[in-house]
Amino acid sequence: MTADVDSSRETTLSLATLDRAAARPGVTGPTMDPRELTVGLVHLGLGAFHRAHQAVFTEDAATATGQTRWGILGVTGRSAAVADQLAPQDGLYSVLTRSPRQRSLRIMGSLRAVAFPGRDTERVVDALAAPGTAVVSTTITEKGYPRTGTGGLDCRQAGVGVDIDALRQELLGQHVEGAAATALGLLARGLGRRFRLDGGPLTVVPCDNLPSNGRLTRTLLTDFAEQAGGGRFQDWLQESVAFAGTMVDRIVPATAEADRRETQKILGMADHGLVVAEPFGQWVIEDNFAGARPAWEQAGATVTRDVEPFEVAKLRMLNATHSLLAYLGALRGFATIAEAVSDPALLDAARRLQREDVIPTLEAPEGMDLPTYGESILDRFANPALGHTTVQVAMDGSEKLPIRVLGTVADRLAAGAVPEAAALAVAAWMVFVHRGRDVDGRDLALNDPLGVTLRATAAGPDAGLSARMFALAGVFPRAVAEHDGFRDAVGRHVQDLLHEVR
Ligand code: CS2
Repeated sequence: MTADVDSSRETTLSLATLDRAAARPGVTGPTMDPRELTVGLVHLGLGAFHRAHQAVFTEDAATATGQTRWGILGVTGRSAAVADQLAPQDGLYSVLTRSPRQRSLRIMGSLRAVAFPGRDTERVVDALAAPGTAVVSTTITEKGYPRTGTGGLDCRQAGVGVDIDALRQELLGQHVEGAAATALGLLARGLGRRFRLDGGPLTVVPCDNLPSNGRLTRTLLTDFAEQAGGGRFQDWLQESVAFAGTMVDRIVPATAEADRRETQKILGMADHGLVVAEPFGQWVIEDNFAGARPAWEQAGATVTRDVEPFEVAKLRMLNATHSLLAYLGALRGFATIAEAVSDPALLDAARRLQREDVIPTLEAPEGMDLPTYGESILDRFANPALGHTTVQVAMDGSEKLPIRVLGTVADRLAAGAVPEAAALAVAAWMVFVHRGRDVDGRDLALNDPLGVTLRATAAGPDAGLSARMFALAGVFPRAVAEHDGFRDAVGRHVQDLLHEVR
């Protein structure tokens, strides 16, 4: 891509070029005129996943009802990159949906404004407090919820103390200097201002792969309020802010340069905010709202009283299998999940994890046949058009494994069974951390908030690797780490894998 392509408004997607892009063959959307939308939803965590998932459901819901009040203000995380890509495009971007049988490109109009907290904290806090904002959703990843082992706010985590102080000042009506340090701290500050300025009821909709994400987020914000000496603010939080837990599902790989080039040909111009996704998309939302919300059920979402069975089934069936394939696949030199799942031995391990270990721990959500669900997940993983990389899914393993795999392990051990395929998943993670390279000697990046500790713990002789890793108290609950049968199973798999990737 040349510099003049980058800099020219004429050759990049934006409101000024939208009509031309939308008229191209093979391009659909936006389904509503973006100029008519006002912001009613603030989203924290403007990554690819939000743009390919909640933003699509929200635009579809608004289109189905003709409501214009559900434009989105998207707030980035620590990096300004996405805001810098999307602001010059007036928030417009496209979703490239891919499978072997299908390729489609849809321009999205629901994202009406973007902000980077590093420079726009005040603007975001104002939007969180504005009466027109009725919903705040989040995709801030597992590590964005600073929680202790028992699920309360972890005040020792970086930035939490600073954000509690900022909330205290906000509640006193004092000017707060500087950006919020954490995403939930930013939300807490916004809620503080909303309380002070009487902005009205609000619903928080967490969209991360965490069990009971609604309840967890409510606990963390209540703890924020209590630590800041909340008083009446705490009462208001109880009465006026609702938390709707959700299960979210759509495979959204990182956008590759080749995707951007392909899209440029279709659009006839560049789209620096492009996201790529599979055709499948699912959203199950707890019916617990304090005020207005988009009619997401008219866009194919399920709004239900009991979201938990869906969340647990998805985490244990899909995400656990994903992680298993990511670590085993990466070690064997497979760049993508699709390559990994087409290896017969890995496919077999994934099936065993689902059928032998996970399904016995689950209560099937209404209308779901678990073995069929499992197979449909493996079919989706096999989509070769996505290019979803094993190292992308492998990141943040110390956060993901406890949520995806260790709950299954604990339940099976409590039932008197040793879950062998789950032990293999844990072993593959340990060897992935220890080896740091695949069978062909290529480096495997370790991207994990505990990365330094993990590498230091894993370092040393092959013998004893699993014992050293089991001592990581922040990762392994005691009931799991101290179970002899499970330790033996993991130890055996670790030795086999070390031998395989030698
Ligand atoms: C994946 C998920 O990166 C990962 O860890 O397991 O992002 C997965 O693709 C989504 O949860 C699918 O809904």
